[in-house]
Parts: sequence; C-alpha cells; structure tokens
Amino acid sequence: NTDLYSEMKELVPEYQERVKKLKKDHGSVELGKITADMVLGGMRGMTALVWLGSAVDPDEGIRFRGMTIPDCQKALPGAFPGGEPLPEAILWLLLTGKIPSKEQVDSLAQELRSRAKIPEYAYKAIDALPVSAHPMTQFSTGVMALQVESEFTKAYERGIHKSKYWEPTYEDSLNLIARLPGIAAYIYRRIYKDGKIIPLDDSLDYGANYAHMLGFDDPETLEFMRLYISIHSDHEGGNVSSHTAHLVASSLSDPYLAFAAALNGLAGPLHGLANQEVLRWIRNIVKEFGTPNISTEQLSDYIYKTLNSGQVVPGYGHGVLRNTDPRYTCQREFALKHLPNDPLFQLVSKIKEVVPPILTKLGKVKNPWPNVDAHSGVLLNYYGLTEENYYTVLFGVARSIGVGPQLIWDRALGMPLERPKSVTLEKLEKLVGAS
Ligand code: CMX
Repeated sequence: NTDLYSEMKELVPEYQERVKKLKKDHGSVELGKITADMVLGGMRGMTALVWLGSAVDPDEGIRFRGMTIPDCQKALPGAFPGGEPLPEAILWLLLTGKIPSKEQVDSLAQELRSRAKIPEYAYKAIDALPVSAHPMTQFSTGVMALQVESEFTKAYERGIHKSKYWEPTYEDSLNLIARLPGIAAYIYRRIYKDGKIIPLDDSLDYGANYAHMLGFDDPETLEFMRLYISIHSDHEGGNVSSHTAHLVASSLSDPYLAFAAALNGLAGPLHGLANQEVLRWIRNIVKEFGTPNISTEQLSDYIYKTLNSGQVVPGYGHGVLRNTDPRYTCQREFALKHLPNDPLFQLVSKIKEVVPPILTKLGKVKNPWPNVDAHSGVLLNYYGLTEENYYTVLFGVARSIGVGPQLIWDRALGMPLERPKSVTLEKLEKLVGAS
C-alpha cells in the first residue's frame, strides 16, 4: 500500500482484537501501586495511559515504535540518501508501526500537500488579534478556526456509528497536520516579516515546505527543519501537550479542539515554551558578560543567580528522563557537523558541563541533565530564525505528528472518556492515616 488510509483499514481490526483480548483475559492484572506522593506529585510514575506511538525510557530516552533516534536516522527515508528522517516517515511509523518505503513517504507527502489549503477565515481569526499577541496565542486561535471544517463533528451530527469514529478522526488529523505549517508560517510572517504569505511549493516535502513558507530556503536549514520536526513529534503520552489532547478528545471533542488545547499546554514555560526561555536565558548571559566567551566561574555565578532568584534553569530536568535527552544529543551532533564554531553553540556545550553538577548539588532535582529544549534555540538562531518567541510554534507543528496518530487510535480502539478519581485533601489525610 502506498496509501496510508488503506494501510490503516487493514491494521485497525487487528489492533481492536488485541485490545479486546487484553481486556478479557488480563483486565484484572495489577500494574503497580498508587502512593500519596503520586497523587500530590503530578501523577509522576503512575502507569495510567496507553500510547501507541512512542515510549520514553528514563535512561535511554525516546523510542518511536521501538526505534531510537539513531535507528530512525538509519532506517527511515530522508529527502536524499543519508538525509535526516522525513517527518512524513515518522508520521507513517507512528501511525502504523511500520517503516515506510520512500514511495510510501512520497505518496504521503503528496497527500499532505493536497490537504493543505487553509480557509480565508482562519487567517482572519488570527488577524483579529494584535500582532503583539504571543505567537502561541495566535497559533491556538488559528487551530480553533480550522475546527469549523471538522469532519468528525459533521459525521457525529449525522449519527455515525461508533465503530467508524476513527475514519473522520483520520481525516481531521491529516488535514490538521497538513494545514499547520501554513497557519504557523502565516503567524511568523505576520509578526516578524512583511505579512505576505509564501505559497506552498508542490515539489517540497513537509518539513522543507514549512521552512520555505517561513522564508528559509537554504538546503541545510531545510534539513535541520526535517530533523527538528521528526524529533519533536512525540514523547509518549503523559507529557502535558499529548496528554491534554488525549484527555480532551476522550469526550469526543474533535482533533482540532483537542489539539488547540494541547497547544495551550505546550505554551507553558515548564513544557514547550522552555525552548524560547533557553535562548532568552543564553542571550542574557551574553548581554551580562558582553561576550559568549565566558569562564566556567562566570557561568557558574550566573546559574546560581538564576537559581537564587527562584527560577529554574531552562532546558534542564525532566519528568521522566534521568539522563541526557537523546533529542539534545542528536541536535548536538547536527551542530558539530554543521556549525562547530558558532559561539552560541560553544556556550551551549559549556553550559552542559557546568549546569548538571550545580543542579545535582541542590539535592532535590531528579534529573540534572539537558532536555530537548536546551539545544534547539541556538540551531534555529544560527539558521536565521532568531525570534525566540516563535520557537514553541515550531514545536507545536511537530507535536501534531505525534498527537494525530494517537487520536486516530484512541477512536479506533474505542478508548473511553478519561475520568480519574480525585479526592479532597481531608479524604487524602484520612486515607493515609494522617487524621
Ligand atoms: N532548574 C531548577 N530547579 C529544577 C530544575 C531546573 N532545571 N528541574 C527541576 N528543578 C526543581 C523543581 O522545580 C523542584 O523544586 P521544588 O521541589 O522546590 O518545587 C525539584 O527540582 C524537583 O523537581 P523534579 O522532580 O526534578 O522535576 P519535575 O518532574 O517536577 O519537573 C521539569 C520537570 C521539566 C518541569 C523541571 O525539570 C523544570 O522545571 N525544568 C526546567 C524547564 C524545562 O526545561 N522544561 C522543558 C521540559 C521538556 C519539555 O517538556 O519540553
């Protein structure tokens, strides 16, 4: 099959059978215990969700359908032999669990281009906001406007049988993924450039087209964009953006409503917004010392200054990871190959030497190592995308490639309304024997 939908049509019954059997034969198996710490601690470590596309191992980091980032770099088709994995290839892999051929990826790229048309009112909805509105506010608004065309909502109104929910969810998810670069590029050009739309180029793949519509055409920038989108696509299901999408869609809100909610979570500084915060923090260091060439002592002083003023060191730490994020490592490798002498890249490398021992000394930080956001900003800055307030929008476009497939599977597998039990503080005190 070069057609993704036909591939899914074959896979859905097989997965439905697996889940049915799991429930029937093993539904009462215990998976762990819940402690009061977990209830008070943001549900850390509580196994509570199924997410098909990817899983995060605390030490090793992300695997997309069992494949590490280097595995993906080796096995997934790129724009040219040996190139970075194409986002379309990641999308195919996340949805089907299979490594696509170049032919399948090209066919999906063509399909996404054919779905990319953006209705005029979506631009108008964004235009209703002041140019000074944060790019993520504009992005979320644009996605909400796209919701008007939801196929799922129309099908639900027509009375679609629940066994078929996944089909219009597939349509919505692919349309959403296809349209996001255009919406996102419009916001960039509206805020930072001349406001003119650069049309989609029918000869370019998804990542390259997004860069092109932003106004970047240098082949190395296109290649970085492909890598950026691929590695930011998915990070299992419990992170704020992915989990939000899954939760909202569990009430049968359509993929647009669910994804707009996910973007609003991604826009928080402890999650996706950290990439903007990292570059701002790095720039402030350069401003303070007048140069990126600073000593270890100066850097150490600056880190303590950040911590002593009650702030976090952006780009460090993680809810699940306990080691350097492989998404950091692959961006570092890309930088070593393409921009080894960039002064900000060298500063990022130095920060990686100095921050972890300081965070470890605090005694409370569970993971002192860098995450994905510690690195992306200096690469984007090097390629001319210098406006850090925009960075989380790039992250958001990429995240649709992880969230879309899961929403399709949620509906295909009949995942129910999500509704965990909450307790009052008094009840919790009683349960643990504190009162
Ligand atoms: N700098 C300073 N303190 C940090 C820290 C950091 N980078 N990371 C964790 N801590 C602190 C926490 O704030 C917490 O302090 P309090 O007990 O005083 O509240 C303590 O260490 C324990 O936190 P933790 O269990 O190690 O971390 P959490 O799972 O609660 O939080 C995260 C994870 C990412 C929110 C946190 O590490 C953080 O704030 N990092 C900086 C922001 C960041 O880079 N976010 C991006 C994450 C990746 C992404 O989602 O994009």
